[in-house]
Amino acid sequence: SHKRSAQELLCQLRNQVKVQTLGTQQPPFNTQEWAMFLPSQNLSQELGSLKNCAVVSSAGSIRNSHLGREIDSHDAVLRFNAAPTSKYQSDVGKKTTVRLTNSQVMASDEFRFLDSPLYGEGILVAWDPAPYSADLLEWYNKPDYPIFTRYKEYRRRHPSQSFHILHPAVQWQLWEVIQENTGEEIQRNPPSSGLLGALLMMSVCEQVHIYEFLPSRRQTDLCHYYEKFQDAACTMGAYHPLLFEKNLVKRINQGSDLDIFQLGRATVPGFQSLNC
Ligand code: NCC
Repeated sequence: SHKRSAQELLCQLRNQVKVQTLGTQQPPFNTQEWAMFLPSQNLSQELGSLKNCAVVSSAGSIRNSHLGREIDSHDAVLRFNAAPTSKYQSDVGKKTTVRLTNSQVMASDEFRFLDSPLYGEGILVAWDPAPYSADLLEWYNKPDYPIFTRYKEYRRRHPSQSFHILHPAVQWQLWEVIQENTGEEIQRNPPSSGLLGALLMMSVCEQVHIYEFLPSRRQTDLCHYYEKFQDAACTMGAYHPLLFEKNLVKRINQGSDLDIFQLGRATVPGFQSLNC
């Protein structure tokens, strides 16, 4: 079969994945109650158009990278889940413009989502591994984790912080693109937060640097830079089609292999920079 070029892949991503956050137009969110909670602007309106953006994976191999200053020099920085900056600034920077969190982090007591100051900086975006159909009502009645109750509770406690929910169609449209560009059948599990975050930034930024998603020479079994836990599956994937996601990013990378090796940095163009 025909193997798509980098340009074709980028255009496929741009055309097949509609990056959108929940608004109050579609049921069941078209109620007065939800109008009080959901932001009136969608995420891309809120962020506007940005030039250089950084996506910081939580991989253990970003330790000792000394990339903090470089990461902070971007116009916007996206981080994931419970990934901290304090104590790790010299490696991961301290700026947080967007934090993308999965619904497990929102729901489990362990992460203190409702009251930890970790989540208080920047714009929050949450997502839930909704059922494949991406039917909003079906999902609303039976999310993987209680994303809606936690979202409302967070908004009540932190009413001035911007907080979006990713439309579940995004993850499945992205899954389709991964599957269409992979030579084997992959499981119908959603892509990792990592690829979702990269895509989110590609939809609003001119250029995106993705750090330590494609492992550098610092590659290690250390799962996260902020924990002691070791498991190679964090980098290679178990539930998420992480290996296939990484192959995709490798194919659209416009930076050099040396940048990946030395810095763990991949460079991809934003959608607005493409001629499709
Ligand atoms: O681990 P996690 O992701 O929070 O990491 C964020 C993103 O960074 C990339 N990554 C991370 C570690 C590593 N060694 N290599 C990497 O490439 C991945 O792209 C990853 O998505 C998630 O995707 O939301 C995930 O969340 C965790 C977990 O829920 C949270 O960290 C909270 O502890 C999942 N782990 C478990 O469920 C046990 C993980 O599978 C994916």
